[in-house]
Amino acid sequence: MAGDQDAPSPARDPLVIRDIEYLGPMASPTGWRPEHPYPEIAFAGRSNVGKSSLINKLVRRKKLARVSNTPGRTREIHFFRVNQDFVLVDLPGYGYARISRERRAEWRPLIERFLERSPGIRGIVQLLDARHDPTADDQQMLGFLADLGLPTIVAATKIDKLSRAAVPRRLRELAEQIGMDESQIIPFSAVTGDGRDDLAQAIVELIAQPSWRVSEEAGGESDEAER
Ligand SMILES: Nc1nc2c(ncn2[C@@H]2O[C@H](COP(=O)(O)OP(=O)(O)O)[C@@H](O)[C@H]2O)c(=O)[nH]1
Ligand SMILES: [Mg+2]
Repeated sequence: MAGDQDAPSPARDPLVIRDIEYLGPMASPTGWRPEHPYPEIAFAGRSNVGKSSLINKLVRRKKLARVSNTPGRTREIHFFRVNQDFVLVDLPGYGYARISRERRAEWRPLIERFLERSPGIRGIVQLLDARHDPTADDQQMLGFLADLGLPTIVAATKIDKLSRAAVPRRLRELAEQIGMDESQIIPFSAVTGDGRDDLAQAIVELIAQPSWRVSEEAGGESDEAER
């Protein structure tokens, strides 16, 4: 595939960030959300998993998404247009133990309605802390995504906190615990930048795919399609 371009490409960046625009928040299941013509990629994970840090690293901005030591506070969905390529959707963190049970349950209708109201959604980046076993909330979210049939990339965060030798072992365990193939899990560290380009590459590939909803509507293409 090399050679169509004259410019040399040392260590090619799969996702060069040219400009980013904040499009606004969706605050409630029936509330306002931005309309735009771009495919959407959403980011999900429990509070404190490192989602804001991963997003900032991915788009090479220090403070696009707010990194916080007081988890469980952002309960809105935030939309950012990245280049003319896609809209990055920052979903609220779920499952923070210290907030009330009612507020813990709020994420589900909001995230569900967002997904239903997002014809352009192409996939989700689901974050899991590489050090810990997936929580019940994580498993519920992954089950929900699997039911929807939404293409899902798993990012295993904070791998800098594991020893080199522990990383492959933890990836294998995680894959087994969530019933996915190891190749679908991208090890990531916002501290070292490990995994940034692999994640960027996976996202670029996802947005190049036709929407899974389009093929669902067209029907008959895959053996899964029925109705
Ligand atoms: N060591 C390490 N710490 C991280 C990493 N990513 C996030 N953190 C820390 O974890 C905490 C929560 O991060 P944040 O990005 O706000 O998580 P969010 O609640 O999921 O958005 C902060 O103290 C971050 O500095 C990482 O890759 N490595
Ligand atoms: Mg955050």
